[in-house]
Amino acid sequence: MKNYTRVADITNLNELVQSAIELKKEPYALQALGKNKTLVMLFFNPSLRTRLSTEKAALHLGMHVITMNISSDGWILEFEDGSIMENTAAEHVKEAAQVVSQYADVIAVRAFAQLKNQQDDYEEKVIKAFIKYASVPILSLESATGHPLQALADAITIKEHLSSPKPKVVLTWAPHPKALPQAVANSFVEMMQKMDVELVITHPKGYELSPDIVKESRVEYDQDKAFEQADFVYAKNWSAFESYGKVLSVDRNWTVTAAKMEKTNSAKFMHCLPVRRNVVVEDAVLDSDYSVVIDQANNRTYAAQVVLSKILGA
Ligand code: AN0
Ligand code: CP
Repeated sequence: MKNYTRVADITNLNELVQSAIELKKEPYALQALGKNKTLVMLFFNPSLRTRLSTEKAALHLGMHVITMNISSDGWILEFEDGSIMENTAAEHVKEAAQVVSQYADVIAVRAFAQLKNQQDDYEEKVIKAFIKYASVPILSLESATGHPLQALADAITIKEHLSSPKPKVVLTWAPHPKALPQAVANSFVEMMQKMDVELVITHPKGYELSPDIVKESRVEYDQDKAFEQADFVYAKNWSAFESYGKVLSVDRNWTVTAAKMEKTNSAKFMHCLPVRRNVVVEDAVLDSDYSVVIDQANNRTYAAQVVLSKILGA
């Protein structure tokens, strides 16, 4: 594996998930693989899980890790080609990516969507610039339009909690006071399309994800109907794609409640975290036995570890 910046970079998902489950049993099995190799992680945005789980994954593989909050501690970067840099940006990504490559064997980047201009975000300028100008592999820690490590952790979690050969997996939009990216939802949809599941996406009208992501997947505007017989319910807020970056609704009728979960086939509840309690999902659901959100967070380590191991040539 050269880079891992999109779900589409996975060639054999079953094998990858199986290897992650093996690594979970024996986390130090590939300890020699990363000896004398350095992972540099650059964060343009906050993180709890991604930062700690990816560092832990690298340590399991024997790597060194250098982490930088680049937006607060680094020079402001320019991404436009040919720009006259007389404003705030002090350094171009052309130099920055090449420079970081001198210190790193793998560069991991977190750069969220700006949510101002659909085309700018969906062109993936930041992650693509790192791929273009760095001389080492690039790992996405959530880019403008995708969160592929989260989606891989979600695939591992679903595999571990499978109760039927072809489960019904529901991705439900849920309310949130702030405009959030579509990245987690996009990568989850792409991941489910690679798996043997019955995927149903449910959201209020106006929250349609990109047609390039949804493709032939079923969209059901009635959340109650979507939940019927579900084996997994994955909640996530995202801002509108069409009216780009807008919060069109904060309708609490879409909050995931214990009463709604009763309509399912004893579904497991999933969320990538961080989650706003009693806005996205009720306490009663998050605190229940059927919530697997902590398993998902734990699996972030093994998702990152299996991907790093493939990048290192395992
Ligand atoms: C981010 C998002 O929705 O993309 C990160 C999720 C992993 N969430 C928030 O900013 C709350
Ligand atoms: N799920 C996830 O990516 O969490 P963080 O934003 O805390 O890294």
